[in-house]
Amino acid sequence: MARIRGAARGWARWGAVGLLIPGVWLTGCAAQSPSILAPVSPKGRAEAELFWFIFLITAGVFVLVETLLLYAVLRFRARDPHTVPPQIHGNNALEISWTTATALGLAVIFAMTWRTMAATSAPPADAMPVKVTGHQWWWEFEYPTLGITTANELVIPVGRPVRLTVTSADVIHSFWVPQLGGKMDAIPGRENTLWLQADVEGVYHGQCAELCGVSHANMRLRVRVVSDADFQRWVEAQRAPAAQPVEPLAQQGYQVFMSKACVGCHTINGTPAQGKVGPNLTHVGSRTTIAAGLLENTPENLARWLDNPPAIKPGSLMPRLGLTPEEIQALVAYLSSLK
Ligand code: HEC
Ligand SMILES: [Cu+2]
Repeated sequence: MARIRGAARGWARWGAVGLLIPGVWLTGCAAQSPSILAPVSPKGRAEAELFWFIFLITAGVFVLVETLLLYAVLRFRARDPHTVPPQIHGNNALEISWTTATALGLAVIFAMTWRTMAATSAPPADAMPVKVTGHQWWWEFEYPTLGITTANELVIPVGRPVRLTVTSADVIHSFWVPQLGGKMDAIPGRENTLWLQADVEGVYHGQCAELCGVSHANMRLRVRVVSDADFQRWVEAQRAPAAQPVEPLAQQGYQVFMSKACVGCHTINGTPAQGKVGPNLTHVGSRTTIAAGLLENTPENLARWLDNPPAIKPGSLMPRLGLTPEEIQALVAYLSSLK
């Protein structure tokens, strides 16, 4: 008996350590990264509720099975290596009951999942349409009814549903903003629909969720949820053609831009630059980040980016263009003025 108690105490100690490690790890998650368990949208909440429901059922099953297992291991362990315990074969009543219980549990989980899917899949009729295109390794957002094209930062009004049509320009990506619920594959040649709505103003982080090449992990996005009035202001500013450079350095930057390869890859509305390979830069100065959320949009970071994009984002489809420091300073002045 003393030996059993000793062994049980040993296991209890290991069990505590085993619980502590994931505990500490999960706390880390909650503090730093966006979590599906901190939803701010009706859809996200429905999904989080479903998660907890399934988690409680499966946690109950886990505790029950492990308790019985520990009990059996302790209670029926070999005390005397020389005696063979009585050999029995099966127990029909037990087997039928645990099979039935498992099937019923799965049926309940299926029904709840079905209910959540049915309640959250169709976008509300008045949802604002936005076309989302995944590119290696950035996101393009087009608002067809507003005539706006931007990149990496989706700006939406608080409390209003948005219908996203998700596609890709190259390989398969996946659009995912955990706190707003849902995740949708971006597949070349196909348009998938996902809708979202944010009930709290703020900035929500997202990430490409489908391995899409070397800089997959650097393919981030932000959803900026703003008040209706701020959204109207943003829309007006975005619809305007690009600002004319006033300052001499910015004017020089304009000349550099228009005389280099930049024009082949980037569009700046109202100028000869009409390339479609990279992000639309008409209002790049109004974005808070560049390079798909990798860098804060500051003059220093813009200069670093222009000097050597692949050094910041491995595999970047914007190559190193061999610009001189003077050209870079002029370009930074011009691009920062494009609010
Ligand atoms: C071969 C095509 C190509 C050329 C040429 C090119 N770019 Fe780019 N550029 C891209 C691509 C692709 C991206 C997106 C990179 C990413 O985030 O992965 C980009 C990103 C950028 C960004 C960041 C935009 C944002 O919102 O994240 C800036 C600024 C920029 N380019 C400016 C320039 C300037 C200035 C030039 C000319 C000196 C230039 N680019 C030349 C393809 C190009
Ligand atoms: Cu991707």
